[in-house]
Amino acid sequence: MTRIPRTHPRHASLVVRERVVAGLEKGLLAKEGLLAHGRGEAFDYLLGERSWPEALAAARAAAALLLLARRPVLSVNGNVASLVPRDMVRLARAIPGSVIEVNLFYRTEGRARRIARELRRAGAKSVLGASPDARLPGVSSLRAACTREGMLSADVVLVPLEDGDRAGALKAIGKRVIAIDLNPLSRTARAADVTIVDNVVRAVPELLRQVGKLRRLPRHRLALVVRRFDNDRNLRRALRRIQARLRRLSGSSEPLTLSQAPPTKS
Ligand code: PTJ
Repeated sequence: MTRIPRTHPRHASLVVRERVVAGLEKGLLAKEGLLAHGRGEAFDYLLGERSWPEALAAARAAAALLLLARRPVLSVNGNVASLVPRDMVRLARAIPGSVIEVNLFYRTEGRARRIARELRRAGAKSVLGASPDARLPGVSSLRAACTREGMLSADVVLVPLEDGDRAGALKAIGKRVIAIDLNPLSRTARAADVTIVDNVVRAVPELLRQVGKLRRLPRHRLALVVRRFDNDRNLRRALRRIQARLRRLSGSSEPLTLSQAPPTKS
């Protein structure tokens, strides 16, 4: 792993990138996961690399939905296992009745087993998905491989950063879907009931915080939090956030170019 100097102006982003690379080296990440991460970085850049109120509102609604669920399933892929394995395990512990299931688009049995092992090392008591015994109807990719006890029995499924073939299929068989996706225009973001437009490295810890805050609320209050949330409106807000940032940056009287240190005399 490359050591990133603390003084580097892009330190935080480069450290996250190193975690993705480490995931590849450990055999957790698909090679394509590097490309997916790059697309996410680009959207994060446009969003100013921070969690805006829209993301926090979505995290609150997602926490309420997970706490109301009878059988919540937290889906984990290679990128999630590389970036936030411990936080996913903490989240599973904080949500009563929840289970973690490995679900992969570029599925290989070896990678599914390694991801399950990584999550157990991070403290998960049980991880489903390494030995699938069912297929998700309506999904033609390898991602259809799932478990009866987990994904098929779920009423609410958390799908952090993935391609768009599954969220719609889950909804078609009556599941509620929570997505975490930096691209507010992705198919997953648009198909989900609740979409957190934020980086998974910020969104999962925020989700944990919200679960901690809401866990003692009575069910009718949790249901109200969910009812009041409108995903379409929230996605439009995220898009307007990008638009406003770009408008501000492109129209500002401040110079866009970075000031340069004067050349040193030799
Ligand atoms: O491990 P596997 O085999 O299941 O494969 C996982 C990936 C992510 C490679 C696979 O699902 C895939 O190809 O996904 P896509 O189509 O590249 O979509 C990934 C989405 O996640 C894109 O909309 C990205 O903008 C978004 N994204 C990438 N990195 C992050 C992210 N969203 C939140 N946080 C990130 N760090």
